[in-house]
Amino acid sequence: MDLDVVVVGAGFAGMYLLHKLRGLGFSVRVYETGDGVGGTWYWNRYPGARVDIESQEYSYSFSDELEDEWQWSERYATQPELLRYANHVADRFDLRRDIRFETRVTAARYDEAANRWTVTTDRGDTVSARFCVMATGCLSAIKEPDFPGRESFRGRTYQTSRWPPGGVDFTGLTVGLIGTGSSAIQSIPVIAEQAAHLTIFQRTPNFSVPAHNGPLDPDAIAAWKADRPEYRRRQRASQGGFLTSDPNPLSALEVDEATRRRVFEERWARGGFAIGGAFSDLVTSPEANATATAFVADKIREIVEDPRTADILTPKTYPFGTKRLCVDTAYYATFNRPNVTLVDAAATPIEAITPTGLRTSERAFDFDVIVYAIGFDAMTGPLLRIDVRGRGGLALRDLWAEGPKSYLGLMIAGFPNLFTVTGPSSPSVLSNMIVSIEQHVDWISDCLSHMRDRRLGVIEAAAPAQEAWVAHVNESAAATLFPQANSWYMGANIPGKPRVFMPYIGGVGPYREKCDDVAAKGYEGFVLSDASRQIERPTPSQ
Ligand code: FAD
Ligand code: N01
Repeated sequence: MDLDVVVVGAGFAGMYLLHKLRGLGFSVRVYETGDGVGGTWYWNRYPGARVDIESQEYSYSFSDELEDEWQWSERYATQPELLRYANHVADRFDLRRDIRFETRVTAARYDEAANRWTVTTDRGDTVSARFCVMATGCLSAIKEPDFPGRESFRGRTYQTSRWPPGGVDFTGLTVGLIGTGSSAIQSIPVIAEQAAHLTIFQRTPNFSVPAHNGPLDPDAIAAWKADRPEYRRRQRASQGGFLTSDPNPLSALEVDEATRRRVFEERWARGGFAIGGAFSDLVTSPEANATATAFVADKIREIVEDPRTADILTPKTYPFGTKRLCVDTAYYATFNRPNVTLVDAAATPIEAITPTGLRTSERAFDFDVIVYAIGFDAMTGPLLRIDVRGRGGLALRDLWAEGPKSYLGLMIAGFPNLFTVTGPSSPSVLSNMIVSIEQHVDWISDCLSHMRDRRLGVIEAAAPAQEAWVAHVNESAAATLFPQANSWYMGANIPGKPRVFMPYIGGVGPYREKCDDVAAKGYEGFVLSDASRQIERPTPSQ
């Protein structure tokens, strides 16, 4: 079968791509490993899973009708509500007929002579398309537990990122949970309420701030409805693609201690990422950053009754905000429960999983259940798990052996007609992802229409433009404190992964301007060519 576009992934990116490209008259097919739409919200069904960007902001903006008819119920939507939203979108825009579910793409190869991509799946089918768009997500390749003895455990094992659809009842069970990233921080308070005992193994403490979740305030709903286009415009022009961070232009160092404290307190009371915008230099100045670190440390000491537990929970080895800030509901308070124990897995590392539980360097633990909340091979993982080959059989895995290189996070030199949505070198995971997804999908769709209108068949990132962009991405990161943390942004959570800060920190607004400018200048930095290999005028799909 010959298509205009093959899309890999049916999360929010793949779903919008399908709707948009089909509407423009391109023939499109989507492949998806899961048996339903929703991506992140299909897979991550662990207890307590929810967004940490406010629901009204974390939603599609491309359709006024969709916005008018959908109403979120909570300030931060739960995973079930987000999955219902994804299914509603799929139904409303009749997406499923062009999605092949339960089908994983294993390889994508560019055929230079034909100027087409050949995509192969684990079902053995092969499809040919002029363009291939990787909508594979940034947090969809799970990190597999590799603890020695893992297979020997006789109890039940769960991983947050592959949670069973029916849920898990922890009542009366003794549970061990490994990890203290966002997934763990959301699930720990809920599991603790059910389990007989919950033991948490923390290697590195995270900074977490309260969500102050609750039913969506009617005033917030009314304000959003009354002024939605303006809210959406401001999102797109902002640093992070969302408005709740509400950036304060002042330095943390130009105000006195009492004022600083008042600002942090007020933002802590607002909840969520508001604290990230408390001062302009929190992620650029070590001294400013130290004030935020000290504030959160005080909060942990205030909430957690046992001083030793509070001390273990306090981050000390990296600056505030340089690992993804977590947003929680009663996380720190959960450590005051009599049925919860924290183990410092940096001081006493996990040595092995045993038939009855696990063993640290200090002692053995017995569990009915082990929960792995150990994260993802982020950003590059989903792309490199596919055997992607460009010109001359060039393997993406080889090209990116030292870290990802991409022009604008949209295309890769040597890989014509292959696009990535929210790829490395774009704001991506540093932003409200739906805003970044929509921007990329719109840009890619405009680009394909531009090519069709001009009877162009090939687009490819030019190597010098890519080099210059990658240098800019690296310089931007180097001007911040982010590279100091062993974060998944840096690839540091995966043994052997190159240590490179992968997303672009320049901000959603400025980045959008750059992409728009590139397009306005006839796709500056890209090479477009070859009328003889033009895109055929498609017949609009019904
Ligand atoms: P995904 O949702 O990851 O979808 C990609 C899809 O591609 C998946 O369904 C996957 O199965 C499929 N796929 C991958 N490889 C293949 C293949 N080879 N063949 C076939 N199919 C494939 N972002 C925010 O902005 N705010 C939040 O609050 C937020 N919360 C999050 C909470 C969790 C638990 C996680 C894990 C992420 C969160 N994110 C959040 C990031 C989230 O991933 C994005 O917001 C968004 O959902 C990404 O959509 P996507 O379509 O790009 O990718
Ligand atoms: O994964 P993580 P996550 N031994 O990588 C530990 C988004 N998200 O799934 O820090 C012992 O953050 C690891 O320890 P360390 C969000 O972008 C959003 O929780 O490497 N421990 C860490 O504590 C987020 O950032 C939400 O020392 C091991 C944990 O496991 C991203 O997804 C909710 C270990 C992994 O934390 C990933 O979050 C959920 C080992 N061998 C996710 N290996 C929202 O709130 C790993 N760990 C919206």
